[in-house]
Amino acid sequence: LMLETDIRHSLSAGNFELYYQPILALSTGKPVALEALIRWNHPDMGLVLPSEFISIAEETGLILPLGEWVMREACSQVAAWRKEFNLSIPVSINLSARQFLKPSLVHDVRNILEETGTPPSLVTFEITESVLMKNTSAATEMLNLFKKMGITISMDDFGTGYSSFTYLTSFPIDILKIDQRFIARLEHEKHCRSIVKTLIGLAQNLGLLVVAEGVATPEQAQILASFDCPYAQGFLYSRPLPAQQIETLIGQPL
Ligand code: G
Ligand code: G
Ligand code: NA
Ligand code: MN
Repeated sequence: LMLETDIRHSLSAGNFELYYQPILALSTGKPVALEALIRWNHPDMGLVLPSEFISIAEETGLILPLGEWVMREACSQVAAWRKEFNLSIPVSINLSARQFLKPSLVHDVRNILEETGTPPSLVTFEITESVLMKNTSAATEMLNLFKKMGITISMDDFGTGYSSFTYLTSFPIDILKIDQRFIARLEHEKHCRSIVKTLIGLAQNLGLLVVAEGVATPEQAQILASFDCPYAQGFLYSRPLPAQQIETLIGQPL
């Protein structure tokens, strides 16, 4: 209950912040997109990670105002980078189950894009399989609406849930993110290498982009490159960083 009150208060006090982690093209090492990851600058506890509060926000429904704040903040940032740095970089926003089921989600998204002047082509939604599975026909309908608006859809943490391959063809997704648990085991487990290699090939045959998540060592990157994995994200390249540090990393002031 205390955490709930804290979240509420911090939302109005402006104590939440978005960090951004670059997603890179493996062949060039250049950032091609950013994933927005929420951080809580708690007045007493300091920096609090989402693992400590996202599930409580989900249970209490606070994820709805919080998620709306994330979307508005990420879109405003994208629009600001375009204006100030002439830099058009796509941003991925994580959507949780409760947000995805909100009846007014499409309406909210439209409003936020319009109010912030953000091109939908610069917005990606990251959704996990478990979220899509809750109601597959409603999910398909929702994703189709987003696609029609020009938003990109990414399936997050693939390979850890039920991971039915039918999802890869039945949902209108553009990007497959291979869960970091697979990447962590690449160097030492032959079976894991087979799975990842096959997943990359399958995704590419289906016309999907592939991102390897949680790439933390040069050895992992080298194995992924040998599998022709196009994109990677992880601590090897960059931790999630505040917007200002991202600017010095990728921004080219006019
Ligand atoms: O940021 P970290 O690096 O600690 O993220 C941990 C988890 O929190 C991830 O599973 C991520 O999907 C989730 N998360 C981070 N930011 C957001 C957000 O803005 N919205 C939602 N729904 N989940 C988020
Ligand atoms: O949305 P998702 O569950 O994929 O959230 C990504 C999470 O993974 C965030 O918590 C982010 O900080 C974390 N992360 C990103 N790169 C790495 C990495 O190389 N190693 C580890 N352990 N975690 C990472
Ligand atoms: Na994600
Ligand atoms: Mn993920």
